[in-house]
Amino acid sequence: MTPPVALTVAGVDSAGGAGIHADLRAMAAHRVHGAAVVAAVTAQSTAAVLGVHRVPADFVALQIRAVTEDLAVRATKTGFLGSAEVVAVVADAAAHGRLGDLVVDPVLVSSAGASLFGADVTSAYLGLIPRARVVTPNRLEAGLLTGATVRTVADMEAAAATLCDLGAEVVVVKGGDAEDEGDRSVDVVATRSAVVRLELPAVETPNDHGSGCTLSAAIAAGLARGDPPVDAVRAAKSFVHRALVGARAWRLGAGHGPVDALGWDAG
Ligand code: PXL
Repeated sequence: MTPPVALTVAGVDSAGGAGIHADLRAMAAHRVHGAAVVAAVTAQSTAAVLGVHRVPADFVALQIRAVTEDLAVRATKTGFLGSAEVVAVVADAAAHGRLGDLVVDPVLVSSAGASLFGADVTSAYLGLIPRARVVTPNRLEAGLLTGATVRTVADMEAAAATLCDLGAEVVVVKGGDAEDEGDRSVDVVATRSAVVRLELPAVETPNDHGSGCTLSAAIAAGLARGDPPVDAVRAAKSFVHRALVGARAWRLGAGHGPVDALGWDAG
């Protein structure tokens, strides 16, 4: 049987943990063919980012054209886009109906919590979010996009509802480090009709690099297979949990290793 196609528009992590490598593993695990448009190349180890080389926006547009004129792209996820111009290129392709169901992972802060871009990129994302079926900011990105301080799970709920009002169908604010999560990993999922908490036990592990990429790629894979968005989100959270557990004892590099998206060591 011909597999469904999903597309990732994201960055390359040279160490293979996050970005496009993580996305393609998550899509493959869902039996979805992954196409990949490269928006940036990073020189990166498991411990540090040494440099970022951005792909010019018109070449990102050319890659999107090449893929979408040929393959039946059912869903697309965006990751590290790198500039306001590239965010606008993706919004234009979405507006022309070329990307299928869109999942926007608005990569705006580094894992250390630092802002990666200026305000122009944040405001460009506000133009992309209304095109998305699912948006997956982490706690700090939700704060940047809404202009609010997001520290607690209740703050996450308020930010998720605000982002829904901006036009996204489903908003997932990823927790993991909110003040009051305790030993749980709490994600907040907002639709226009409800805001719910998805809770699983937190996984103690150094190997969590690319877990956010894996989540949004798994959601896109679910959408490509025809799952309703909230079902795709719930399944993706469990998928990431299993991938975190599977890689707990891995020792890949001196820093944060990848998750076990292919289920090599998941029980
Ligand atoms: O997890 C965010 C992210 C996305 N894309 C690329 C990355 C990272 C984090 O390191 O390297 C390419």
